[in-house]
Amino acid sequence: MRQTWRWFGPADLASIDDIVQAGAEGVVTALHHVPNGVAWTPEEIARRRQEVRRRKDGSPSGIAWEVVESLPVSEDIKKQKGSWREHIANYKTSLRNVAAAGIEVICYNFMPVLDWTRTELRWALPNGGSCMRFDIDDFAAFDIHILARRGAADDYAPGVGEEAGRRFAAMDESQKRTLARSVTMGLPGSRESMTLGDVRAHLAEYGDISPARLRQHFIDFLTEVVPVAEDLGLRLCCHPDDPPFALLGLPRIMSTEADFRTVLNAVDSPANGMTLCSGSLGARPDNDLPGMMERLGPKVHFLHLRNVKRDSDAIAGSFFEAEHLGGDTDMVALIAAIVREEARRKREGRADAQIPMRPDHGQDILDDINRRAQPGYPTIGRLKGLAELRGVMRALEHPGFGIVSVSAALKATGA
Ligand code: DNO
Repeated sequence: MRQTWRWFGPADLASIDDIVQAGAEGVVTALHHVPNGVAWTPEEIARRRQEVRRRKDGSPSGIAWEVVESLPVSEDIKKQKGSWREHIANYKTSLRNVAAAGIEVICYNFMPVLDWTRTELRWALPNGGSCMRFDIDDFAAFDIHILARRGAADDYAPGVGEEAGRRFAAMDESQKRTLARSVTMGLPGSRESMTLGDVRAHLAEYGDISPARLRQHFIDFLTEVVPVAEDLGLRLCCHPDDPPFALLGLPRIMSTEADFRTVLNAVDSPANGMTLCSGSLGARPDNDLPGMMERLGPKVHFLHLRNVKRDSDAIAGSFFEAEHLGGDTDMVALIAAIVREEARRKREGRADAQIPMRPDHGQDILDDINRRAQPGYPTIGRLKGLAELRGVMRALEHPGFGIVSVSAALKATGA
């Protein structure tokens, strides 16, 4: 695996110097300031590359921009409305410009309106740290009582609506505002959040878009951009829905293994792949992460490794962001599946045998507690996550003791 680190640009509290000290081998970043739908220019891309190349004192950092996250797909493209054709043309231009800069992996998502969604950005942990949490009852309280979406109460499992009513009744005005702000936090990096009016207007636009129609829009988009990406030697990788179930009555179509299979098969190309995000997919008990890595492995172009702990086995349930080796996903089994996939690729002579991974999200601990970084992106919490993951990777990849050598040895002895 290639160890990478997400950086939000010069305003990020973690500097390039910090990333070098964390031992990351590459940087994941984007032109967060360019509005969705607008083409990324060679000049802007070159500027960001230079920023990654230098430490604070001007000396070479020794690391480079290796993965784009995200090249966002505009709402117009998702809805096939307004300027969607122009936006697709711009997307292709951005791909050409990114390829010319030597970057090959491009992450994006196809979630309507909201990207990742949580109800608490700093949920207190027993050890004094904090993490992000999604609580289905709080979310329903927002949906039914704060946003007051028509028919919202019918979208929840029995009991959730009642609990949401009790929670809402117990909230003061400032708690309601905090909840609304947490839910409507915009894309990380953009620093924008939406007003309730914005959310209602966006939801209205999706009134006539079923999941099947959104999936078709997605396949139409891929049919346009994947051949361009393939010609350029790029690997596109769609990030799953986070959380992986429908929210606010919006269609969500990239939540399960079957969802990914449909879209990867519809436009079958090495350039059409997935970002396997164990934290997003792991919020659903019916997503088997090591199995997904095993079965979809050849199309996994980027890895987000993190863990969540679910409160229950409900499909649309509450969870919090656990430590990287804690939580409900068996991280060792997942990393073992990744190491096996990399070994397979090596045998096949694939140039992309090493898959970029990044420690995704982290808990706020130690000095991060008061630093107020981008939610989910504290420096020390991620550093701890990377260190733990690296330990597992190093052990499983070890030429003498790792899983590939162990399975070869077992085969040789006929065991
Ligand atoms: C959250 C991230 C997502 C991800 C996008 C990719 O922390 O994992 O925002 O970057 O969904 O397009």
